[in-house]
Amino acid sequence: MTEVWASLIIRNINDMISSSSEVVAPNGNWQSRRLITASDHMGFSLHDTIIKSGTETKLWYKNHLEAVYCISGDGSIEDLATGISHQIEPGVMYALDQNDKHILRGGSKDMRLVCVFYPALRGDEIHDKNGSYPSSNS
Ligand code: 9YT
Repeated sequence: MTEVWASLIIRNINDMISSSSEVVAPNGNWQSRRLITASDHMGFSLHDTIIKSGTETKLWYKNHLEAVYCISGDGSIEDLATGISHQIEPGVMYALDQNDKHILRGGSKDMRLVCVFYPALRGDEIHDKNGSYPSSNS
């Protein structure tokens, strides 16, 4: 008898660019390729995000936790609770473990970030006026 195994998920970013898996901010500040989303039932979503050079985005993920790892480019994050800015460059990770309000700034070059959101995004979300995404229950 042949055993049937459920297949793992494998995706290539090159197939996502300019597809429904790519979301571009209306103000052009960022673009996000959503590699894993809620429909994959993994509990988190995984995004490959480009923050455009010289942009400034105020964010407050009040319904999500987020971890972000920089793999190229540069920028900074300002923690609005303290007013302290932290430089972001390849190898730097930040985690918004307190749903922290922040400002994300693109630096001299476009910044490429690997982002994990918990709970998972559906995949088509853009920020609301507070810089939030809706909760998964809404
Ligand atoms: C790092 C960050 O929050 N960028 C804005 C876009 C967001 N990460 C997303 O939806 O991928």
